Amino acid sequence: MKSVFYVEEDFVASLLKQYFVGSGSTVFLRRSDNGNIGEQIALDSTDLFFAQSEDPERLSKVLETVRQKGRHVPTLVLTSQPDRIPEKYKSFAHFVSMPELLESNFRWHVRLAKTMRRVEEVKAHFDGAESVLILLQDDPDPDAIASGLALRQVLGRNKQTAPLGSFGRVTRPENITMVRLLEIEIEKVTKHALKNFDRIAVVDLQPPHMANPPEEIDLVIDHHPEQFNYKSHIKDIRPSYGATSTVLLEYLLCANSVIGTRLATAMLYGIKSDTFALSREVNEWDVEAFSYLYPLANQNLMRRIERPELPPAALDALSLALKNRRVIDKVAFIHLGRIERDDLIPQMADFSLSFEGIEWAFVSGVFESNYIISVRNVGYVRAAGRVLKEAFGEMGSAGGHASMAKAIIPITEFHHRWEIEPRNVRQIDRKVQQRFLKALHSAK
Ligand SMILES: [Mn+2]
Repeated sequence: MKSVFYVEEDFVASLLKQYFVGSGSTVFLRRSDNGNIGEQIALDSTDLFFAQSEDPERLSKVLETVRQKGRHVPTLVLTSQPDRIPEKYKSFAHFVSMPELLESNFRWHVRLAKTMRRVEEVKAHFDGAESVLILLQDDPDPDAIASGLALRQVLGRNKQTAPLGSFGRVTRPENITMVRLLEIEIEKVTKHALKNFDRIAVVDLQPPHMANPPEEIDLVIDHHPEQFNYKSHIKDIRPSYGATSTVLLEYLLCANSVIGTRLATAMLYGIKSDTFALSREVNEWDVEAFSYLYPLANQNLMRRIERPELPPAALDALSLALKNRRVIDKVAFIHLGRIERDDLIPQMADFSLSFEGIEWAFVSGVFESNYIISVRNVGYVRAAGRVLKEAFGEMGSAGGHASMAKAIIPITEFHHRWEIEPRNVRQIDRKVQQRFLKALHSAK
């Protein structure tokens, strides 16, 4: 890492010298040698150029040199006079004042200076395009949806000139609620329709993970491990990030974009759901983004997205299922029948574990073409994942942790194996329950 500093004040210079000790090579330039700036930053290996001055004219001259000689060099400017600097320099350099710098994390501003250059490149590439497609996964998730909204705003577009699109549709209940409450439209696109767009951006995934990737792609922003077997005009792949929304928050700040409640709520939910509320695979920027967005988001909406309301029909089905529960050997068996939302099954399993004298909760239901089982236990018994795998591993996917596990069995399996018709649910239930009990007691 090479950093070049143009610093006019001794105090700032000595602070920076102490701060940057041990982080690669540093070159400090004084006012007297500002002629060398071009030479120093023209090298590709410059990772950061830092300029400090209270003189707008001298600072503008320095920035003009950067504009000409250091095309991709991230540039951080410390000054209290940003208003007196021409706008053209603000499209690539990140400005910060002394109070802002002291109050915040210096590394965050260096981070933003780096992202600034990406944003400059992205904006230039998308400028002048009539229509832009922002492509999400085949089953868009909250992080992708929020990132798409944010990118649209970074590009200064609306839903007519930059629609969000997917080859599939949103299917998870919380995600459907998010899209409905935040009034977000996602167009279903076909491969054929791609030619109607001048530019295509892909967010929160990389093209090899799509069933039908477009041939020409202009931009990919993602946080999954980098794939190399595809082409895109611009790539911004950051595998150390917990969410793509975090990357897009940097973009928004660099674009000087106002973040409204709706966007903040979507992005906060995107980060929350991708990182399990910051509990796994996050870096310091996810935490920074989370705390930045938190006060801007609508917490009421957030709660309604996270805990979708149950429609009356679901309540009736739940109460009937509870009434028909069976308890055998400290296992509570509950069958929910055919359901519209697969999240009811794990929720019911959590709830059933609180019944008196129960050590295991076994909740099943039919969702689309699968028979789904969710199991919980009190923790000091056999591992739930292992028992489910033993019982149903060969019929579908089954597994999980010590105290919670899940199995998904295609309904057609019951006919293949046991010759039970899919509509004969009662018979299926009995057989499934027996099989579970057998596996539970087999290796005690
Ligand atoms: Mn994501």
